[in-house]
Amino acid sequence: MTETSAPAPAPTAQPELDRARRLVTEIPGPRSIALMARKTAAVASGVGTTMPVFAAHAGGGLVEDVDGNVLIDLGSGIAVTTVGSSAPRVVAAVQEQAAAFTHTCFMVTPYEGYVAVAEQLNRLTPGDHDKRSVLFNSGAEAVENAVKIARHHTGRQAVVVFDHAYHGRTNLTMAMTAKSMPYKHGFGPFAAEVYRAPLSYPYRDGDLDGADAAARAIDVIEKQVGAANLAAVVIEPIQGEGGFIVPAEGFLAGLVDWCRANGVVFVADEVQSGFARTGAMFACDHEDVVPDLIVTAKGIAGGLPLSAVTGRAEMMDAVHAGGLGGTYGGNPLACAAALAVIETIEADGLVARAGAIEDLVVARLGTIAARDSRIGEIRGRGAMLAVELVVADTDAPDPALAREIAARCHAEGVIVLTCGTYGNVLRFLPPLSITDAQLHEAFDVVEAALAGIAR
Ligand code: PLZ
Repeated sequence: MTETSAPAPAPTAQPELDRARRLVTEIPGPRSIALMARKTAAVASGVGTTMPVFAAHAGGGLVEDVDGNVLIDLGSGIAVTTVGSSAPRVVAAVQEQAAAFTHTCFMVTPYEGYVAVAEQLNRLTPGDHDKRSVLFNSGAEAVENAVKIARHHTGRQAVVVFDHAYHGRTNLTMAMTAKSMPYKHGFGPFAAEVYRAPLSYPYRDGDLDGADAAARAIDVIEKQVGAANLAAVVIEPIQGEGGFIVPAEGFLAGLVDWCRANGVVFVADEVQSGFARTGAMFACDHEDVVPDLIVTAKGIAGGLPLSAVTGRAEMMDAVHAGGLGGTYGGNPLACAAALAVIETIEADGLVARAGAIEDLVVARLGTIAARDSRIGEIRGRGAMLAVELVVADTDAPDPALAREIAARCHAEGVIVLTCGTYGNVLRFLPPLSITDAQLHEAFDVVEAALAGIAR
């Protein structure tokens, strides 16, 4: 290795947020290549990167790399920067909080920001019942705590999750996550008492409607677990890493009804789908599903690490004093950011903006799909959209095609992500601060990438 350090780029102002894509070097450019060499030498190789470039600035719908290339962002750092990566209210709130204090530990000397975030979560999440919230750092940590709360409340141990589910990388959430490679491979043994039920997956389910898919799942649960042993059913109302699968209408409601009738806690994992992402504040809202507990993270705090469990007061308060917590949970900087995110979503009408993004992107994808049968399905809601790619005129998953389209988009300065159990889903998660012009430019690139790959 010859170059060990790229010269630090001079600090410059944020790029204009309505700028177009701009490529001034090959992707990656020389500074990114030098930084990647340092990464390889210094960072554990288990941590991969989607893009070969290093970020210098980000905001609006753009990421500017260390070589001065301006990329269009259709990833939002995996559905995190819903309000943008440098939303003015978030930046100001974090700066102000940092100057006041960065940490006291809420369990030692509490502060108002944590309480205010809990109040906002109790107000915004589905249902008008009495609620309580508790804050953590990561999505996985919050999912684990939802399970702890459900077990404590019910006095039962079993947890049911679904095919294609993703709930995190900690030991319990690895057990809850479906896909072995890369998330679980070689990392066992996994936590006990986790059972998997079949999901509603309309594209691959034939004619199974939501109610029948729920009945199929409930049958598996009753036969293989037994309601009397079951603490919680945990489900992503729209699956994230598993392939942006939207269950057939009535599937979630059928599960909720069964849980209510059997004293089972219904937990919605809205880590990826929450906070305006799907054109509603929460994905559950699209079908008026009211979960007992809802897990949020990602979009909640504009990129600062924050997650939460919000739920029925009698369940949340079942846990003994001191039973929930953690050193950093509800860190004051993250809470200040979350309050600014919520203000931004409401003041800037971002729920409606996600709906408008859906209209624009689905129209663009529809045009492409009409003349290319390698797009098996267009699905998702709001600004959480995807295409499932298949071998032309079949429904056989084509992960190589997804990889190749993504690579071409990356080379052209458009950040896109793949997902899905079969790795054949291309997903689009733009920040809601992206402009229509940037979206059109990005989908011009996506369209050209697919057209350029021979069938
Ligand atoms: N639940 C529904 O989408 C995180 C994972 C990326 P953490 N998804 C992105 C990766 O490869 O690690 C996620 C999710 C749902 C839980 C999680 C976990 O959230 O904040 O990554 O722990």
